[in-house]
Amino acid sequence: MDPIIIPTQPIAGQRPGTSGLRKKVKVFEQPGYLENFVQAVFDTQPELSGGTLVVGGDGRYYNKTAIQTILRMAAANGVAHVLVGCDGILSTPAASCVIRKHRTQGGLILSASHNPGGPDADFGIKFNVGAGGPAPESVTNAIYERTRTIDRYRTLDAPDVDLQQLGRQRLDEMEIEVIDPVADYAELMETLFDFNAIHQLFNSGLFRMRFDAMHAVTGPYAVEILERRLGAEPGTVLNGEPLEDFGGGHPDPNLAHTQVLVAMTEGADALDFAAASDGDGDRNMILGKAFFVTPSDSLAVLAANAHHTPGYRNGIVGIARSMPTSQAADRVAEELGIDCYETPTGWKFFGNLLDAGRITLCGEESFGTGSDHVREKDGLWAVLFWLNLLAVRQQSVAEIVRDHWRRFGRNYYTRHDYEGVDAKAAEGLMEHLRERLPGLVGKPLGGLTVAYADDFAYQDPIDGSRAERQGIRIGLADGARIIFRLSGTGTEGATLRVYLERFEADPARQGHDTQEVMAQLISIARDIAQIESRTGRREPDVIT
Ligand code: VG1
Ligand code: CO
Repeated sequence: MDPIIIPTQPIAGQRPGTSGLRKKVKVFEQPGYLENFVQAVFDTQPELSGGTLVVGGDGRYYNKTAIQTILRMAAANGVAHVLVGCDGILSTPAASCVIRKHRTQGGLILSASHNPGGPDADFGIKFNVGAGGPAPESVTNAIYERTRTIDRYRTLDAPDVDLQQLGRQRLDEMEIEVIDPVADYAELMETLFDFNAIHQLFNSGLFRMRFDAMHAVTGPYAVEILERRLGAEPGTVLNGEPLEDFGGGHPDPNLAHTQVLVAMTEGADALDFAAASDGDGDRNMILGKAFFVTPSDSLAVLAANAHHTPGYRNGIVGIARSMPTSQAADRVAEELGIDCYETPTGWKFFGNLLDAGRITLCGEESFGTGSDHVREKDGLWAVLFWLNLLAVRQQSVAEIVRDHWRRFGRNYYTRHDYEGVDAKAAEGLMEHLRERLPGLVGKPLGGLTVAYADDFAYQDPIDGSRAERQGIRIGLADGARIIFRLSGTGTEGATLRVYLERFEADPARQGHDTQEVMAQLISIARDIAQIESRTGRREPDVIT
């Protein structure tokens, strides 16, 4: 079959953000929109021709349509072999696992992660490299530049591929293998965690948990791993069926979007443990009995306890966290005598450190935790890690975290998001802050002295590449921090994120309410950024 060459022209705005290209479904449905981006990937990644590509997504609306388009284009661009998840399903961490395990040349992941799905909601696509991680900026920049000059794409005039039938089939010269999306991933988890110990915990009669898959991609993974392999009682997985619109919900695992689950951890009949994941399965939220573990604390606790699990028994070599993530992990690294790296927001910045063997664990405050087992953050992995700790330490979630605070101190932490803000107003707010930075150092701010104030820049220690303007940081003399960033994953207006952190070494003062402890920092942040006068918002939309 001869490929057909379709003339096209550049479409503005195809620069990938924090995690791939994310737009409204309606934008993706424009003729040539998806095709231009996919062709730009093939044009800039020549190793895909004659190579193997992994394709799959989080099951949201437009997933299957996009996969059929990609398969035809892959065949027309000379890809030799494709591994595609059955029904088009692959969680983001599972895609990373498959790319690595089968030594492929990369993958295309279809997801808008925690953004809502459906015909009027969001879609996304990103390219992951052969190491399994999100393409670094050098690659995403090349793809973007190609979208600005593209004038044709290659495809085939061929019928849809049957994505429901496991096994091999051909599309013209290309071999397509429809794989079980869960198998490789579940097998990897069994090598990392003590499944016997967790099995015993579930069957002790003393432990009850629920996992909320939020009608997103982790349902089949969680049912197979938690209920089938680990023997958790049937019904442990809530909302386990992936739906194209996530049941109308917002598949973002935080306190604001998991109220039913949170309520199950409170009151007389409270669960011992609860967790949730997001649209594409890379985020995690961890709850104990009436106890919320901040993602920053979770990273620190996992790092301090990694030796309790088979996969990390020999210890960890280093930790990395995104800049806005609290410094709780730094304290653990210091005690363990290992390096701790501070990177810009977005998992792609961990890739080089993981590949070079500089770090074992990494995490972000945005409910992302992961390790060198794959090159993406991994929701269920974090849940299994916690279950392994609970089984070994025979303590509650709250006891483990409070012990941790007593030993290392507590980094009180909160993030305030102002969503759907006018984009110009948000840019203006950041610009104004940037102008004020040089004058702030040494000055008092709400009774505290500013120790440093800058716009975060990162030089990758492995390849020397630089990323600039990654968030404004104001550090206060007592170690507290206020950080401002604009989101790079939204599809409507701008989202201003304000990250606040304050350290408390005294165990007697570690049990307070976070928002109360942060009140002074919150008001400093609002004043200095002129949030209300510039955005018209008095209060944040989401507090995590
Ligand atoms: C957000 C988070 C960031 C995360 C990214 C992708 O980005 O802050 O930490 O890596 O989402 O997560 P931003 O630019 O909106 O702040 V996911 O679960 O979309 O893959
Ligand atoms: Co996600």
